[in-house]
Amino acid sequence: MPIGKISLFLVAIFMVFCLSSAVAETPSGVIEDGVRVVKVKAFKYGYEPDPIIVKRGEKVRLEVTSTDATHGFAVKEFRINATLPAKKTVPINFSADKAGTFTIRCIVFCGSGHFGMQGKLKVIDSSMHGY
Ligand SMILES: [Cu+2]
Repeated sequence: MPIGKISLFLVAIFMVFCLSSAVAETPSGVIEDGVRVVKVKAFKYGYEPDPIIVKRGEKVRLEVTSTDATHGFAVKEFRINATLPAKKTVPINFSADKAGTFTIRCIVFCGSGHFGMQGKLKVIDSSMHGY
C-alpha cells in the first residue's frame, strides 16, 4: 500500500475509535424536569445498564427494579445504600457531584453469585467531553 493510503486507513481507524468511545460515554436515561432519570434493572448477578453513565453536576434519580430476588444497591462514595425487594421499583436520588467510576455493590445476600454482583456508576466530567 502506498503511504497516502496507509495514512488514510489509519485516520479512518482513528475516527471509528473516537466515535465508538463517544457512544460509550453517552449518558444513560432521560432528563425529566431537570433530573436525569435512569431505569435500572438488578438481577442475579448484575445490573443493567452497566455502566450507568451520568454527568457531573446532575441531579439523578435511578429507578431500580429487581427482576428476581431481593438485592441491594450501594455506592459508598454517594452514600447510597438501598435494599431492592424482589419485583419492586425503588427510586434512588443523589447528586452526581464528583466525577469518576464508582462500584455498585449488592448488599443483600442473594445466592451463589452474590459476592461477584457488581456494576459501575460512571460520572463523566462534561467539560472534558464537550457536552
Ligand atoms: Cu444481589
